[in-house]
Amino acid sequence: MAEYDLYCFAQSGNAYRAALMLNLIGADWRPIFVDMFGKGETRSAQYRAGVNEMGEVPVLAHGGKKLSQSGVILTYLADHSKKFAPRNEDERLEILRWIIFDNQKVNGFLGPYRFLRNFAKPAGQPAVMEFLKGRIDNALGIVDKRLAAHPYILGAEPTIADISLVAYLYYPAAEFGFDIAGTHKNIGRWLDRIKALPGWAHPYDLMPGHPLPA
Ligand SMILES: N[C@@H](CCC(=O)N[C@@H](CS)C(=O)NCC(=O)O)C(=O)O
Repeated sequence: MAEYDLYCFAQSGNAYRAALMLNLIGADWRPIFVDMFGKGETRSAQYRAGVNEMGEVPVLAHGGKKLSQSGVILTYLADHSKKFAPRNEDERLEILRWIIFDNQKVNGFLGPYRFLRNFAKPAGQPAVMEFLKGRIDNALGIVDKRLAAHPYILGAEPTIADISLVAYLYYPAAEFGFDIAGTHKNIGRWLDRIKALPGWAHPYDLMPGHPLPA
C-alpha cells in the first residue's frame, strides 16, 4: 500500500502534472493504470460511479478522499507538503490565475492538438488543427514572455503554477510536429531548470501505458 494512489496513464499530460508533483515532493505513491485508449475505461459507468463522475484522469486517492482536476490535486499536495506552495494570499491568487490560464489556453489547446494528431481516428481536420495551432502559438508566446523576466512563473522559485504549465511540454516534439523548446527560448531554459529538480522524471517513465500496443 502506498500513501497516495494516482489514476493515470502515460500519454496524459493532465495526469503528468499530478505524477510529477508527487515525485518532486518525494511522496509515497503508486500509479493505478487507467486504460483509456484500449478499453475506453474513463467512459465506463463503473469508472464514473466509482472513481470520477467527470470521466477523467488524473484522480488522486488519499485516505478517504478522491480528488480530480489537476489544479485541485496540485493545490492539495502543495498544502499538505508545503512544497511548491504560495507564501501568501497574493501568490495563492497568482498561482490560481496561471493554472486556469494553463488549463484553458496553454495545455488546454496543446492536449487536444496532440491527441488529434497522434491518437484520434480519424485524425483532426486541417481547419481544426490550424485553429488550435493559432491558439497554441498565442498562449505559448504569453508564457515565453513571462519567463523572460523570471526563472519561474511567479519569480525566483518554482511553484505548482510551473508544475501545471509543463503538462505536455516534455512529450516528444515529433508528437506535435513543432519544437516548442527550440522556438521559445525562455520556455526551453525553464524546462531545463524544472528537469534539474530532484525527483523530475519524464511522463513516459513516470506513468504506465507507454508505448501503446500496436
Ligand atoms: N482539466 C482536467 C483535464 C483532465 C482531462 O481532460 N483528462 C483526459 C486525459 S488527458 C481524460 O481523462 N479524458 C478522458 C476521456 O476523454 O474519456 C485536469 O486538469 O485534470
